[in-house]
Amino acid sequence: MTQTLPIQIAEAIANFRYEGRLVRGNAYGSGHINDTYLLIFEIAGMGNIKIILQRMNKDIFNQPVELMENIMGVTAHLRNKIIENHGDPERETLNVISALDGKPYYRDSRGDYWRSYRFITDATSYDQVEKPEHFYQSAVAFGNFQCLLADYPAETLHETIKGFHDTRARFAVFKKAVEEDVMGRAASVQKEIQFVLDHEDVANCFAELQDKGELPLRVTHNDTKLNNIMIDNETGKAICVIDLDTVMPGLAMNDFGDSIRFGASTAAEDEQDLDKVSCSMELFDLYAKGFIEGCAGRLTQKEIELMPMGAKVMTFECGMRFLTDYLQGDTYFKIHREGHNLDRCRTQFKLVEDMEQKWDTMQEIVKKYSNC
Ligand code: ADP
Ligand code: GN1
Ligand code: MG
Repeated sequence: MTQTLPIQIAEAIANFRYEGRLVRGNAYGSGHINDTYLLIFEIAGMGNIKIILQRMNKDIFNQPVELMENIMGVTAHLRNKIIENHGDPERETLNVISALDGKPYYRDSRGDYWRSYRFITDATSYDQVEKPEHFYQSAVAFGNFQCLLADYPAETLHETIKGFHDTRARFAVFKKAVEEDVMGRAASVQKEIQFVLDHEDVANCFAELQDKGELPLRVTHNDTKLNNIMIDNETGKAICVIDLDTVMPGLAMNDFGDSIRFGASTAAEDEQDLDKVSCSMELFDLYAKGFIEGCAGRLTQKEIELMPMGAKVMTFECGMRFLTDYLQGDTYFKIHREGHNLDRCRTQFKLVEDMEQKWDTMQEIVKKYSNC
């Protein structure tokens, strides 16, 4: 089997502590950042086991050793809490498989970094909400994730991507990309560029509150889209938060908001028919309820009040990032067709407009749960 795999993947596989005979290996998942593979090993007399192998994106994560230090620290902390709560640490957090030299990663002969996880079985990561209950359960789990990490020593976490959700700084990067216009694409996307420029206040909002010291920094996930959580196939409960590359100090509202922009949308992130794209208030309501419950009383009144703003800021920021990447030649997010990042940007801006229309409803919904 290894013979049919590209030589670089075969080299990585040969350098992890796997047991059994490799019977299958293929690209897996729909993440935009890392290259993920599913491997299946046959263990004599015991059947097959699945493994996740990932080539980390070295252009985006340029300190992979520090990143893996974060992941080892965070998963060890979660593991202890899960055991204390009588949960199953094999399924409820990521489990890193060591390389042959005992390190939690392997650096290959080309200088790429690889890591491997046990596959979380009998669970699914969804690209869109299929059952509202799943979305509610994911909210409880992402809220609880913040809770479990509330006593994590935040100062020991490396900042894996500098200014990851510094929307104000990303606005400046966007303006530079427009000025430089390296691909000559700016003229054809004037409407989208104007949309960003008209929303500078959204880009600045949280940074200004942080400057005034009004928002607590917490250990947050920072990439809370629905496909970064595993939902148990039998119980429908969200059992494991995955994709821990961006666990860093951040804002609770951003974790809330990023889930809304992805999961409460009535269409896929890259839908081309914008008539299909809107922010579902039913899903917003369910997620707000679940997230506040999952945070178990830790959120301040101000944070709860700002949850609709978190949804708007994260959706705006993501759209602006897609547009920046389009202008810069699609070097950050993986694309699968011409104009993919532009399509993604348009869905995000459509959602922002829709949220603006539904602003009062969003405020009322969070108010309803603010005393829970
Ligand atoms: P990316 O940063 O590229 O989004 P992820 O770490 O989210 O990479 O992995 C991509 C996909 O692979 C996930 O959305 C999920 O479907 C799957 N996946 C990742 N880790 C596991 C795991 N331990 N068990 C099962 N599936 C996983
Ligand atoms: C990326 O890695 P993935 O696919 O879960 C990105 C997020 C974006 C998201 C948009 C490290 O998430 O910030 O919101 O795409 N992750 C990184 O779908 O940039
Ligand atoms: Mg992911």
